[in-house]
Amino acid sequence: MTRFVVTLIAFLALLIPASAQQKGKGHKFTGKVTEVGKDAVTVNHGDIPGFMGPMTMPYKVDKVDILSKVKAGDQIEATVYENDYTLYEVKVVPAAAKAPEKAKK
Ligand SMILES: [Cu+2]
Repeated sequence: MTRFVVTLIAFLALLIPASAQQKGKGHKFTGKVTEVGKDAVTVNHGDIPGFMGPMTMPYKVDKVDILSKVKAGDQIEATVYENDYTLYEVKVVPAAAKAPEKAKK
């Protein structure tokens, strides 16, 4: 029984880092689009604690069709992973929706 548990733990220890290493740790990403390219979007993003400070830089996107929906000046939300400078699940955030979010805090 103990041997089974040890084997199981060793097996899980192998599995978890393997999946985590691919994309790295995920972070919530918010920023303002400054430029939309063919396969990337340039964003003036806010601080991403533990990953990057605020800056303007280009990012690839998980689904290219979002590039036809965003435009310069849009506020967006997405998820970014440390080993992969790609924005996942990009959402345009209406500027008006920002206010109630702040009021909650
Ligand atoms: Cu950056």
